[in-house]
Amino acid sequence: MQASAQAQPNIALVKYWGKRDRGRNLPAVSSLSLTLDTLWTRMSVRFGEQPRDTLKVNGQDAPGMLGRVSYCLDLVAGKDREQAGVVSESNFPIGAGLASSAAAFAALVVAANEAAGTDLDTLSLARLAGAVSGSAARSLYGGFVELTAGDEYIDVHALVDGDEWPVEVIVAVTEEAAKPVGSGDAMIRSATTSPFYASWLERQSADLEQARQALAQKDFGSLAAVSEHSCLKMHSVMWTSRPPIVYWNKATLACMETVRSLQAEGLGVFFTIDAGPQVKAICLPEAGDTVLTALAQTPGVLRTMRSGPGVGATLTGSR
Ligand code: 2P0
Repeated sequence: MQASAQAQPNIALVKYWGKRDRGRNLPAVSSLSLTLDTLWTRMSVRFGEQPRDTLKVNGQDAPGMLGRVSYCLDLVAGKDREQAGVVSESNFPIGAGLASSAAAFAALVVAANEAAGTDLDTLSLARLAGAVSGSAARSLYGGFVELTAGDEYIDVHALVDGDEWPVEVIVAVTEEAAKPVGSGDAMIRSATTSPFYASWLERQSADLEQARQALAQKDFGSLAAVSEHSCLKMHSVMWTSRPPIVYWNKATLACMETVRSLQAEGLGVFFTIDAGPQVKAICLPEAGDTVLTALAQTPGVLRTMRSGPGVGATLTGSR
């Protein structure tokens, strides 16, 4: 009746941006990501003993997020399920472009599956998590993960285990507050107003192929090139939406400049930025200390976090 699970956010290297079906939340494009390890969200679910669903996030009631949580519980346990008390804790900012919803819904489907005794497999849980938050499907798996977008459903699988290629990720936090426009609304605005959206869709399969090959060959330079390209293309689509969606701030640009300088010195590092102002620098392990120091000293950076590749969402307890 009660279970808890932990999941880590994932960082998209080849980005998901746009939906082919809003009702089922099917992504318009496939994507490729890296699951982290030191950032986490823990979710516990207890069914029964209460008249309605409740949600606490980091010790506070969170009625604004309850709708999506209840919807997710319905998907896993059925609409005739018992009402649930859900408690969530995270060690990183929420709704600020650090994939908090990915970690949250990945952990929630695993905990709910156990608490409800539904016994679904990992891919089924990934599809349900993805129906709530597209990127959450990827956090069911560890290491480098590919999500393939289909007309009826998604497929998700791990491409390369984190142990096989232990890159590091340095996250430069430039703003702790939640973002002004949620990514779901922003994607819809991009699809309906950006003149670049059609070409974004058209070129995604070539980017994915380059990233897959780069992973297979552990070619860091090629992975860096395609990841930065995918990131900048996605943000170009956002910038050319009407009204424009600009998640970056001054410090975001300063961090990109820092990464560019490190690259010019010959360090194995590249940047990516999601739907928020934070910069993630992916680097080879030997560059980790230098990248961390350089980003921490970049003007406007509030703090940094460091992570390696992590595992997929995991059940942590039940009774
Ligand atoms: C990604 N992002 O691939 C892209 C890159 C943000 C930028 O997936 O609408 O919260 O819930 O399916 O998963 C963030 O969006 O969006 C995201 P919904 P989600 O990681």
